[in-house]
Order: sequence, then structure tokens, then C-alpha cells
Amino acid sequence: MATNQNDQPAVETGGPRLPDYPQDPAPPQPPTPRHAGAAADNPRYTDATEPGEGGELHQLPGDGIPPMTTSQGQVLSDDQNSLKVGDRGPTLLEDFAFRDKIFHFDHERIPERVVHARGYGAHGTFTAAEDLSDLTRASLFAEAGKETPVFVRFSTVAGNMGSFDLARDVRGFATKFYTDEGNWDLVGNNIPVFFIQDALKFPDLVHSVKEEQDRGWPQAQSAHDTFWDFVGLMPESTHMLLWQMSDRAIPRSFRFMQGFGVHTFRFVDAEGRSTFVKFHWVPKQGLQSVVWNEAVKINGADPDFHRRDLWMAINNGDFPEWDLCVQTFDDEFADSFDFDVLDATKIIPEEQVPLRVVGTMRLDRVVDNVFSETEQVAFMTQNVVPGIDFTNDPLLQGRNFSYLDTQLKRLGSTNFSQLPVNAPRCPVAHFQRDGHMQMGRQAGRANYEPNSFTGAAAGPRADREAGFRTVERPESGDTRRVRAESFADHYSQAGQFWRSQSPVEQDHIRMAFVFELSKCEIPVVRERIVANLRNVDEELAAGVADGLGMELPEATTPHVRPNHDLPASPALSMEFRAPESFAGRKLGIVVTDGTDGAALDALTKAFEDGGAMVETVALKVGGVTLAGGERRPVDHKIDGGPSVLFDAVALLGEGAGAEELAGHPATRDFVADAFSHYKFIGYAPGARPLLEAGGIADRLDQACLDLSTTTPEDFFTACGAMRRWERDV
Ligand code: HDE
Repeated sequence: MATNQNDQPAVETGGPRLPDYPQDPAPPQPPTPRHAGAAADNPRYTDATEPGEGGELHQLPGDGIPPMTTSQGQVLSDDQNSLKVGDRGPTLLEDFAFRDKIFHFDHERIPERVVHARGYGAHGTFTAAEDLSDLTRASLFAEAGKETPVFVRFSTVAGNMGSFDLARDVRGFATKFYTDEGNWDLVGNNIPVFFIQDALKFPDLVHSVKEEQDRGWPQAQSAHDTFWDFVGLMPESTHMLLWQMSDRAIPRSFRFMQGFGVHTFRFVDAEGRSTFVKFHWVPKQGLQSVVWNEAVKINGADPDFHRRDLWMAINNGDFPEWDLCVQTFDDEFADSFDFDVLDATKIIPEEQVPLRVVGTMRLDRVVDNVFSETEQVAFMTQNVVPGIDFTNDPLLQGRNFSYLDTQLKRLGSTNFSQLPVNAPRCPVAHFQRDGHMQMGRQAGRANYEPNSFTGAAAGPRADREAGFRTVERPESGDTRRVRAESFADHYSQAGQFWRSQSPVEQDHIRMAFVFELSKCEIPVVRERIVANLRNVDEELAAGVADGLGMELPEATTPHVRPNHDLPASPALSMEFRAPESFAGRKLGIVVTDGTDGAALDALTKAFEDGGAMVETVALKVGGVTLAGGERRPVDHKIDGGPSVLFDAVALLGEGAGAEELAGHPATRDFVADAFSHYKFIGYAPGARPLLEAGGIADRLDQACLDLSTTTPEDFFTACGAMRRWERDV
């Protein structure tokens, strides 16, 4: 029997059989004496194959518990102690089980993505809405109701893998469709335009926004000199900056954001005729963002806010859905459009080319293993299927090189497409052979073609009819390093976006510019941005200058005079796709000793029946004693469950319990923040001390509802408005 040499008791968890949530902790164990011999008195910490005391955490193989093995399959007799000479002697190199385990551990990390490092994925299904064969031969759109499995990865762009979720940033929205004719990757963002027009500038853009190289900060933020220096010198970024400073860059949830393919692609029909197409994902849950002050606080309270939200929604059976919509147009429209459809800094307003719904995606399964799936998924813009093709957008052309290259760097082998999350779900046959980590057992004699073999031995052949045929397009011209003149207008659509925003949205954009530029230490960096903004909108530029406390600089001379008469596009405002109800959102209920249990249950039921989530908050996580004496556990201690984690709050404090909670500093922040973040607040009359603690007892407005006179159902309905922007905070 092995002896125990640990200073601290080792808890034998029997990992594979633990349920999703930890059960009650094992009873505390007496500290184990340091030297040999003590183990015999405490069998729990000795030989892992022996039953130990506190056996609820220690099970032996059998009854569905598999024996633990090395990576070579040898069953282990002890996973607690390395092989030593004597009880207190050196560890032996002979311990192959130890080396097997540590060797693998040492190699657990792979390079994180150079951009979009922090992401979260889920599985689902795409269901086609109609037969699209008039536009494309892509098999996933062949008939109404056709289902295609998908994997989606959402991400932030700038932050490292361990950064926080609510950075002001663009969100990646990458979808892998496992079609029956190969994988199609739609690698998009939640913003329909991009910072640059030519892929050659991508490394410069990314270097500028990442931590500054001479100091290693800031993490996951664009609010610093190098980013604003670069974009100020690249006026083509201006349109994107307007979007990035809007609330779309601080989404409340991945579930509540749009997605865009950004580039113009092509649909190609069976006859080889092509149509330009732009892809849009529209969430059925409606659009919703947080306010900046909330984002700052959420990052501290729950850095995993977005991933937790998606995980919880899917595990609760509240499956998020998006319609896939297309804007299709022909060469004639492309030629008549004010801007170049190959320029990724431009949109085509929905009012000009309406969206057509071509299918719906539902995400209904979280990953089993984040590394295997979310980290190892390899999206590549060049993954298209027959019926979908590229255009000459210079950004897209550049991406088609980058994504293949980056996967080899990250995943270390040309065989990354064999990983389960990347493997096509249709037959795959080719003469690519060998390489690191080859998983296939490619049989037969021929590994080349043409060959003289017949039948299965001959291997696969290309198929002119069924295969991918690049759309035929005439190309000619001199080789030149130029930017087309048709890409030169950098301000007109930025102005159109600005004019399409509601007053609240405009306010937030202006304040975001002020915040970010206030973090820039170099005055000329700030000045150049304001000078560029004068070409977008004078009022915006003046407001930003005022917020920065600076004189309004001369406007930059634009290459092309901006057209300030482009009509506003209502579809560009988030309000255009506001949520229809509070469904999918979260109510936080503050409870105290003495809370009326019936009122709590009625409120919870009304919100859950409406499709919302409910969590409770109290002074201590152990729970509260309700008015009738019943003990009720809660979800959060008030310090760890601030109101920024909820879309609306209800205060059900009573009597001495409410007085006690009101004396707690976190209670003041909970109430004051809910109010200043424009949230709906329901309160029981007994919760008055909480309203007073938050300094709002005398400032209640129409979005502060007395729950003794408002039914839970009416409160639920009212919360569907999400915020009371009119509130004077
Ligand atoms: Fe990417 N981008 N990108 N990008 N991108 C990557 O590929 C790149 C661009 C986008 O969840 C990288 O696997 C270049 C636009 C998403 O795994 C890399 C250019 C759009 C994701 C890369 C762009 C995107 C990436 C890094 C300029 C919106 C995350 C790791 C031409 C349409 C996918 C990786 C995931 C990831 C290159 C611009 C979206 C280095 C060269 C525009 C959603 O290949």
C-alpha cells in the first residue's frame, strides 16, 4: 500500500462521476501529519484503490465508473502519489505514469488566436425557409425545412483569451454550416462594416488596438493612443468608429445582437449565373445593449457575463434564434449604387435593398469541452460550397489567405480539418496524405491520380457537374498597388449612420468618443479624430470637442466631399429591432428576512411563465427566513449579485430585514445603479429602507412600480420596455 506524504489532505473526487454541480462538500478532514506512518490512520488519503472514509467523494471503478488509465491505456493503481525510493526519497524517472501525465499537462496550451482570442461557442441547426434555387445552387437552401447542423463561435476581437466579456469592442459572429456538400463558414461580425478597405492594413490595425508593445497595456480596450492614432490617420475607419462607439459594441448578450457577413459575396445558380449577396443575422430576441457605466461594473462583477448568459439560456431550454437574411442585387444595382459594393466600409441600407429571410438558426447545445470545440474550431472564409462564391473585395481576398495560414499556426498540423468540430459531415475523399496527427486510415493502393486502377482502388475523382466551379468573371488590367477611386468617400455613410440614430443613441456615441479620447494622452491624436468627425456631423464634432475640453479644430480635408443628404435609415437604429417583451431577460429580486413568500412566488412565476429568468439576492447566500417562517435559499450575496447583472430588479425587503440590508454598502449601489442605469424597479412597500439607501425614495418615476398595486404580470409587461431613458439620472 502506498503511503501518504502530503501536507494537506488530497480530496479524491472520482472526477468522471461528479454531477454538473458540486454537491454538499465533504466533511472537513483532520490535517494529515507530515511524516510516514500517519497515512495508516487515515485511509482516505492513501491508496486510491482502497475505499476511504467520506466515501461519497471516493468511488472505485465499477457501476459505470471507468478505471483511470494512462494515455496508453494502462490502468493506474494510484493517482495521488508518484513513485519514490522509500517513503521520503526522490521520485523515480521510471514512473512512466507520472511522466505521461505531466508531459501532457506541459503541452496543454496552444497559441491563442491573434484576434478574437476570447470566444464562446454552441451547436445548433439551420433550417432553410424556402427553395432558393432561383438564386443559388447551394444545397443547404435547396428546399424549405431542410436542416443543416451548425457551430457558432462568438468573440471579442482585441482582448486576450482571459480578458473580460464586456469590452467595448466588435463581436465576432462566426458560423460553420456542416452542409451535405462540405463546410461553409460565414465568418462575420456584429457590425456590418470594417475599419479598413485592404487586408494589407490588418496587421497595423490589430497592432494599434492591442496592448501597447512598450508597456503591455491596456488589455481588451481601444481607449488608448495607438489605436486612435492609427484610425485618425486612416479616415476610411470613420464609419466603423461610429458603430464601435455605439451601444452595439457593448451588447447585453450574444443572443441580442445582429450578425453580418460584411463583404459582398456571390450566389451562383445551377446555370452558373451569379448574383451579389450580403448576409445578415437578425436575432428573434431583439437587440439589446448595456450602458457604458454598466459594462465597466459587469466586467468586475462577472467577467464571464456573456458566456455564462449563453450557457445558462441554452441549458434552461431558452434556445436563441436568428433569421438568416440576404440582400441580393445585380450588376446594374451595383453600378448605380453611390458606393462600391466591394468596399467593406460601406453598407447597403435595408430601405434600398430589403432583407429577405432565407432560414433560421437555433442554438440548442452547449459544448462538452471548451478546448476541443470552441478553441479548436477553425473558421476559414475560403470555406464555401457550390452556389456561394467570392467577390473582389480586397479585404475578403486577403482573408482567404489568412484564415488557412492562422489555423496551421494555432493547431499545429495540416490535419486540423480532421478534428471533430472541423470535420465535414459529408463524405471526404482526396489524395492528401500523412502529416502530423493523421487520423485517417486511407486505404487502397493509389494515392495519386490519374492512375490506372479501377473500382475502389482507383480512389476519388473530381466531378465537373457536382463539384465547385468558380464563377466565370472577366478580369483584366495592369498590375498596380492602388485603391480604387470608388472607395474614396469615407464620411457620407458615417453621417448617414449618425443621422439614423435616436437621440439617446446619439448621446451614447458622443459620450463614448469623449470617454475613449479622454484616455489618449497625446493631444494631436484627439484633435485629429475631432477634425475627421467634422466631416461626419458638425454637432457631433462640437459635442466631442466640448466633452474633451478643447477648441474645435479645423476639419480634415476629405478626399471626396461628403454627401450630407443621404436619407436616414431607420433600420440602423437599435430601436428598430427592440425586444418585444422581457422574455429571455433576467429579473433580480432582493429578499430579506420577513419577505412575503407568496409575493415572491407570484413574481417569480409571472416572470418565468413569460420566459424570463429570475435570481434572488440577499444579505447572506445561505438564504432568508420568509414571513411565514420558511427558510429559502438565495442565488447571490448582495456584494456578488449587483444590479448590473439584471435587466430589471424587484425589492421585496420587509421590516427589520430590510433595515439591516439597507445598512450594507452594496445595497446602496444595487439600488442606485439600477436607477441610474434606467432600469425598471419594482418594490414592496416594506422595501422603503432600500429605496432610501439608494437615494431614490423621493425620485421614483413611472418605471418604479409599487408591487402592492401592480400585479406581477403587469410588472413583467412593463419591464418589456427595458429602460426608461427619460429618467433624469
Ligand atoms: Fe478576421 N481573422 N480578419 N475578420 N475574424 C481571424 O483567424 C483577418 C475580418 C473574424 O471565432 C483570424 O482563426 C484578416 C473581418 C472572426 O474563430 C485571422 C482580416 C471580419 C474571427 C483573421 C480580417 C472578421 C476572425 C484569427 C482583414 C468580419 C474569429 C484567428 C482582411 C467580417 C473566428 C483565426 C473564430 C479571426 C484574419 C478582418 C471576422 C488572423 C487578415 C472584416 C469572427 O485569420
